[in-house]
Amino acid sequence: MSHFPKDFLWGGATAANQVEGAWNEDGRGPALTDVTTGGTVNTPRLITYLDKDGNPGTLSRGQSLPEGAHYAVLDGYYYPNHLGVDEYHRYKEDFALFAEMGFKTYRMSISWSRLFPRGDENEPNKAGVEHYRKVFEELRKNNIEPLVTIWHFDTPMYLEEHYGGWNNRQLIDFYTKFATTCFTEYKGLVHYWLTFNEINNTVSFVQVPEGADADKIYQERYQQLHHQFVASAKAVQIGHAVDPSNMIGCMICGVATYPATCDPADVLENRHSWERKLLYCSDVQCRGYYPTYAQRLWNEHNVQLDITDEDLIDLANGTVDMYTFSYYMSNLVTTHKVTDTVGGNFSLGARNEYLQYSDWGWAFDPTGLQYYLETLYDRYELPMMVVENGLGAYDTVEEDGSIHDPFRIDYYREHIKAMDRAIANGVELIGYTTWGCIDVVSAGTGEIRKRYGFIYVDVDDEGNGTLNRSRKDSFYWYKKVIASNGEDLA
Ligand code: BGP
Repeated sequence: MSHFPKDFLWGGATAANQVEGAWNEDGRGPALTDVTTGGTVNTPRLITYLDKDGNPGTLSRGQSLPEGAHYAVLDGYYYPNHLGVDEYHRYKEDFALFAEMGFKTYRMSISWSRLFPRGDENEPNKAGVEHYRKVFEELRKNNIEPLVTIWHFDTPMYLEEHYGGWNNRQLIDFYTKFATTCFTEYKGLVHYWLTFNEINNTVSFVQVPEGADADKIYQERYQQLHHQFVASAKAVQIGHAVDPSNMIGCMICGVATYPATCDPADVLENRHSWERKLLYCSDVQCRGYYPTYAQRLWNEHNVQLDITDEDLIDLANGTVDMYTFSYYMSNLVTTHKVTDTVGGNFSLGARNEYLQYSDWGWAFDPTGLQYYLETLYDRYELPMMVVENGLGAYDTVEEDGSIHDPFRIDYYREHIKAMDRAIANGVELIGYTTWGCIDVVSAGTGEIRKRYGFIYVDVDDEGNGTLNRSRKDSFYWYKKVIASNGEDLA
């Protein structure tokens, strides 16, 4: 007997910038993803710009623009997010396929710059507002409950260029206006909301370039996060005031880690790594105040934060209703010299000899999901959702058009079993949305061929293809899983 509650929210997840395309239609303004090129597992995506004299240039992600330069779409580069998988025009077809699988929920995000093209306008772009209204109505027609991420890595480019992005306290007000528009316009259509996708990435994946001032980088990162915490807390308060039935969650990138050895120094380092990379953000968002170890983390890099008394009141009044997270893999933490490393975005570190790795270097670790769920439920005792989980892999289309993806089915089967065990052990898990239920543009590498979907999209890494949708074997399998409420995993 499976342990999933009878109203469990089975579904799938995407993000606007990775599926919609239509990057400059109906008044949408650009975001950083629109000047981000494609990459591969070994070649990073680049951000393109024109310098003050009009010469083209590129940046790595996380680097700032040179003085006087501005972001620009350049000839000779391909920008995969411009097309996505064209969901902006094909959402009806996609939702019908989700409904066919029996989805109870669909996690998606609202593109900020569709509603506020620059980000600092007083009134939203009507076409953008109406687009998402139609989208939510269509989901409801299909009996699918929307789960909406307000910010999924897509701050409007104008705010990045002209205000310095999240370094600037004014972003709190711009975000709050955007969130208020979402809550009021879609009142009654949407009840489940997430304020910031993988908010902890800002401090979890800091790479300090050779010769750069690490303290300066951390100072900025922690301050950006503080602004996002306050923005999130304000949004929670507004969301509750607009509709008390709204359930609003944090969203954490849940890369569980273990000490690589039983050396006590590794065990302690792993605990500190959990604090720095996983707990720092959710402690603030779930408890409403900074944890005791925060001062230690700030001291590591001489960080002095600008925190007002009013901010502290907002944090206390804006705690979230649920804890949601992405889970793909685990990593190891060690104080010892690492000789056998794994590459790939998010999974830099020592290789775990007990685990298998994907073609993109991500560890297959379903037990880690159970470990994570039980640990975090015990910490906050809030309802939980796994809002991203999945396997990016190469797919082959057979001559008859079928797509056999037993590796994907195996991945899901074992993670669903892990969730089932966690529920049996008392975790209040209310939903599961697999990442990239339809193939999407990879956030990390910009590839399409790193496919996650139950639904295949005929498009390649240069944007060639019919964009036609077809069902993989995993499509039929997930349909059975949902129909049996997690009982039939064969
Ligand atoms: C998470 C993001 C998603 C998604 C996923 C898979 O970090 O929230 O947007 O893309 O990771 O990562 P990737 O696309 O790099 O395979």
